[in-house]
Amino acid sequence: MQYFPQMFDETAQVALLAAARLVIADAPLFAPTMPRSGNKMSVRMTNCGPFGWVTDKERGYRYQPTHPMTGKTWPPIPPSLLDLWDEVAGYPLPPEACLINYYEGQAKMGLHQDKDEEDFSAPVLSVSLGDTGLFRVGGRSRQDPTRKLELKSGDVVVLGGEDRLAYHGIDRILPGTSDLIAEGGRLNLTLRRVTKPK
Ligand code: MD3
Ligand code: FE
Repeated sequence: MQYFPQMFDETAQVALLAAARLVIADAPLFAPTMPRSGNKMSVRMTNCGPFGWVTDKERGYRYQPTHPMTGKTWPPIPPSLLDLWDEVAGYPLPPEACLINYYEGQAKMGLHQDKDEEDFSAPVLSVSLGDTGLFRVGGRSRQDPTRKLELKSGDVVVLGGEDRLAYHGIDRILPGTSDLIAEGGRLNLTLRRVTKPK
């Protein structure tokens, strides 16, 4: 795990937020539901890129090229994020999915592994915008000890190698810790490879 605190300054954060808002205008945030239980996740989501991560009660976790409500293909990944990937991912192929998570109020994300991708050799790259998130990361077993990290607006985290399959989650958001998003809350953008390279 590589942590780059304040990789984006205020000006760059404003630009990234504007890009995220354009994506959301075309591909609205949706409320994902868990497989089997059908319980709603507290985080709302959307995506950009050739693939997007979605989940619902019937079909479970998966990547697909279209938005679950509009049926349209996802908008493209903003160029600034493609540049960031080239700079810090250390992977020769471009990201295929950018998942955008929006946390407001009491939203959180339980401890989980990201393993819906075909290719774990590529890292996952995360950018945080808005209110601080209390991030928790452990090891490859759910029982491994975890440590906490405050992810602040402008921070970047790259999860590669051994850490690619580490358990992780967001315990909660600290409201009022950033002025970036007028409505409050936290946006997290994760860049991923989905398919296995041939
Ligand atoms: C550690 N998102 O979308 S980003 C997710 O802040 C997710 O929204 C969190 O977990 C969020 O799946 C955490 C940081 C992150 C992303 C991927 C990881 C940490 C990771 C993959 C492996 C280990
Ligand atoms: Fe995750």
